Amino acid sequence: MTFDELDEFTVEVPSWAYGNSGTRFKVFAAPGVPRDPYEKVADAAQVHRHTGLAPRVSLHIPWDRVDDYAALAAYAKEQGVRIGAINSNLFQDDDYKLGSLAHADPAVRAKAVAHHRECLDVMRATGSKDLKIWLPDGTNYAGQDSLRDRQDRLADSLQRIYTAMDPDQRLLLEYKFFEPYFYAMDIPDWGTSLLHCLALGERAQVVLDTGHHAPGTNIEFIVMQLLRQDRLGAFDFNSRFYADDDLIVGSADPFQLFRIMVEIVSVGAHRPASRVNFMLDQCHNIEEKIPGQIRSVLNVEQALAKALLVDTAALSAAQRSGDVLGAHGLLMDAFETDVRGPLADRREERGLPRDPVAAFAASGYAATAAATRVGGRQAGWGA
Ligand code: LRH
Ligand code: MN
Ligand code: MN
Repeated sequence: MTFDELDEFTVEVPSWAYGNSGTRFKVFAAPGVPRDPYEKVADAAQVHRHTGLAPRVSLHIPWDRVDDYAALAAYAKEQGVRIGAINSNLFQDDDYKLGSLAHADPAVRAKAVAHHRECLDVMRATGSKDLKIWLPDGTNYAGQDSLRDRQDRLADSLQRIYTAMDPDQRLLLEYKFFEPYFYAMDIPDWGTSLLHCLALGERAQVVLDTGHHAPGTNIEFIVMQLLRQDRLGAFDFNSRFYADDDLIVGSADPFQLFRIMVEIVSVGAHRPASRVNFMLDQCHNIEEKIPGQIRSVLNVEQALAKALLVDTAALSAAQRSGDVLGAHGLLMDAFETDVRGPLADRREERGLPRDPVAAFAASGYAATAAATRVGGRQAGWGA
């Protein structure tokens, strides 16, 4: 087993994974959590240090607002990582109760567009090329607002943001089928996101957050369809049992993650040239956060490694000859192969620890953080 195809594969980690988190019932305080964006970047750098897989960290604005973004980017570089996607935030301002980019009031829409101009400036200062928008807008009751007018207002707001972008910047548009509104979300699905992206132009692409679908949705089908249109810009990887659980990717259903990676590999979209940004969007409510992130990036690598093992020539022949069980068996052969040993060997060959979780534990980083960081912050909410 050789995995040269993994050499250039990377996963982007979110700054908000390192802060305290929980549910709306309870946020648990953990020792040594970051007190500011610099400490979040330092924690994210630990994931890369021990895995060699996670050289970028996404920021969320205003959660990660600082006076000098160039200084934050320089600090990231010192730590061996760089700033990745910049996420806007339209879900924590009283003005946005009835919507932001789709609000009926032009003044509220203008405020939401201006927030994205701020995010574009953050990108210019940090060298980030991806503006990621999750639109939390929607309605709770039939008749509350015109579904159609909301789409028209949204299209206009997005156009204003797109026009403000530099030629080398991308707009990544995320969808979610429910929450925080429950009758109708304004971007509930990949189709709606794709339609807005197509209207905007080539530099607008869809973000697929694995937690944002109804149970039973065939996510790999959506991956395939977006890749066919060259509009899969990024993943927000996580795991779910019930809703938007944001648990560790590949923990609830590693087979689903494998099936997604099979679609990715089938068109070479794991290579950097495809520009699919493989990001995590997770919280670690009860487990340790940095080890949780290490485990997550390793899970993604493992799923990709298994997808690379599929005997594509044999699979294609079986598919074309109508060999149903043969084709299925070929896929399962790859999924059931244990790649942990070969991946550990590969890490060792590249000067990385065989067991990154154990290496992080042995490094003493967590104990030092716990001793020196007093008053760490909640991830996002309240930060
Ligand atoms: C919304 C979401 C979106 C946000 C993040 C914190 O559920 O997935 O990506 O930016 O959570
Ligand atoms: Mn997300
Ligand atoms: Mn989510």
